[in-house]
Amino acid sequence: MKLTDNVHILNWVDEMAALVKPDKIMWIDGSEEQLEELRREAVSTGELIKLNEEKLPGSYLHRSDVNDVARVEGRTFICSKKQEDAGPTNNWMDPKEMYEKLYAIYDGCMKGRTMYVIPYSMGVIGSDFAKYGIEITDSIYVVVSMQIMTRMGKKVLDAIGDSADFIKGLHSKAELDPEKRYIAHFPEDNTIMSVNSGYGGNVLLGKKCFALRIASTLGRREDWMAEHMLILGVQNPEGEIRYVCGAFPSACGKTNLAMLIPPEEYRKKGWKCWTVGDDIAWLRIGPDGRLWAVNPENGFFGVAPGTSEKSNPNALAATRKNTIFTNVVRNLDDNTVWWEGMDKNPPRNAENWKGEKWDCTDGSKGAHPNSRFTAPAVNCPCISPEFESKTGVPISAIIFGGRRAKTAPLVYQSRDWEHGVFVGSVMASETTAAATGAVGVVRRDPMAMRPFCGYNMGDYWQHWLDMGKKLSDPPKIFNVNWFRTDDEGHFLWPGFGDNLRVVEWILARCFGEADAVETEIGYEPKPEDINLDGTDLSPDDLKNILGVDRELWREECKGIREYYSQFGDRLPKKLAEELEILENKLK
Ligand code: GTP
Ligand code: SPV
Ligand code: MN
Repeated sequence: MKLTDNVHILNWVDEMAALVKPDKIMWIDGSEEQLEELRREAVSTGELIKLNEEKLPGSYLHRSDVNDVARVEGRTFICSKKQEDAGPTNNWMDPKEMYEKLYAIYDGCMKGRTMYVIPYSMGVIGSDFAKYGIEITDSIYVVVSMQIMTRMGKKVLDAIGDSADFIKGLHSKAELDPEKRYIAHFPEDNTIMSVNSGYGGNVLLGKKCFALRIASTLGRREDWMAEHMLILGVQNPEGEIRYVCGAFPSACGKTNLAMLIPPEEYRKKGWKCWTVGDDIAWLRIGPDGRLWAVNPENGFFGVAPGTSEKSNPNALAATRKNTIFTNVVRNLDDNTVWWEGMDKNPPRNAENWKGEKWDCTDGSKGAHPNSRFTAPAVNCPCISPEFESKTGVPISAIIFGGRRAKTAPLVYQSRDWEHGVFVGSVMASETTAAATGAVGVVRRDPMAMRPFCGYNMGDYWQHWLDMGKKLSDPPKIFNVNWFRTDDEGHFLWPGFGDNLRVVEWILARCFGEADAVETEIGYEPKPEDINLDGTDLSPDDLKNILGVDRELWREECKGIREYYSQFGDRLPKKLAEELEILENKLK
């Protein structure tokens, strides 16, 4: 049964159906009966495994193909008409050529399968921030995951009405052939095409494909920003809640910071943290000239390994019901799940992420390093009361960060917005298992958007500079590094909940309540201005983590200069100037 009279949607769905030739078409209305029927079907085919209903009610285990466990950046394309509009950081293909290539792969790929049509919203339906999409897919895993990650169903079709303003997304698992896997974006057509993958980030098209790659191009046109950022509310003992956004690359700590639990001394004094978002922020200029943020998602697609009662109890609590786990260990004794870093008791009677009998004593990993949970936001004990807000929350600070064993200090503040844009543009971080390829290699990842910016990165930086001019009261911009190590590779900073100690200083700076010292790279806290009560760190240890090594930074400048050179005249002049200022300060 069709759920809409919208001719733009109906024509496009007809056109796609003629291409992929499914046996059946099912419109997803979002009702619990329909979803339950799909879950039952997926369990009967083995696509989902039902977990222990007492211990993990409404939850399932999903295994993706062994060669399909992470985003594939090498096969992700921005297909703008002109190559220079995709820029040097994106793979590009001419749209016509890509459509031809994809249509050949899609031709008849849903024969014998059902085609599901999912209407979904990124953002609170009906709000100024909201944008709508239709995802066509042949995967029940995608349907039930989109139900967790987005607001979806008939109500979205009602909101779209007869408008042609929606993002088109076509996904097919096809043969799961890695050689024919493409994640293609057509920003000029508001279209996304994904084929031959079944892994979350490649196929839940509302997330990185729409809410970042396509939305970043929309934001540029419409004067807003789509960013790879967490949104955190920090409530101080006076009861005032101040909000920060944080852009860290994939698997560098956004979910953890977003769900932070204050250290005990802070909790006693009345500090509390609230999660608004853990991965994506859409940012608009408010009538007050401040930057306002919403989280366009409705759930968390979080990294499982390392998530424990100790490191992130809020995330763990969020996964205790109605959750889909992907590529984790299955405990066969009680039909629950496990992953490395959950606790020190790996199950002895278990299957690893591939579904093979697993012996935890043989040294092999049970869960894939990029195994994930897909959990509803409402499950999270610290979900912000502003989560459903139509206007979002006002942002006081933007925090950039990455994994750097050396070079980047624990925290520093940019001198102003433009310097802050420079700081974001030169971010570098060690690669992680969130994308296929080598892990632990330092690469530039500007604003944590390298894999997610839908247009030329140089133009993107210019958009940041332009937005700063339009904000009468812009957030202050900071850089943090929780991952600095000593010469033996041990982390120097305890991280996790203790990161609030740094965020406290950051927020105090935003409200003129804390001092700083000026260094070559920006403002740093005086060691005594970071509260270390309850840690075993001394101000001297802090001095070490805050240190700026001029020699390393001179090297860094060389790397930045080389990195910038590939952008040619798309590099904003302001950023070239900021680099010169830094070079001069380090002389
Ligand atoms: P994506 O979902 O891929 O975007 O990742 P994310 O940025 O949300 O990262 P997440 O919070 O899931 O953390 C990824 C890994 O970093 C986990 O293994 C965490 O245990 C680890 N991590 C997070 N915060 C800290 C920290 O403050 N210190 C240290 N040492 N590790 C951390
Ligand atoms: C990331 O890699 O930044 C993620 C997971 O949040 S994915 O959805 O795969 O992109
Ligand atoms: Mn992410």
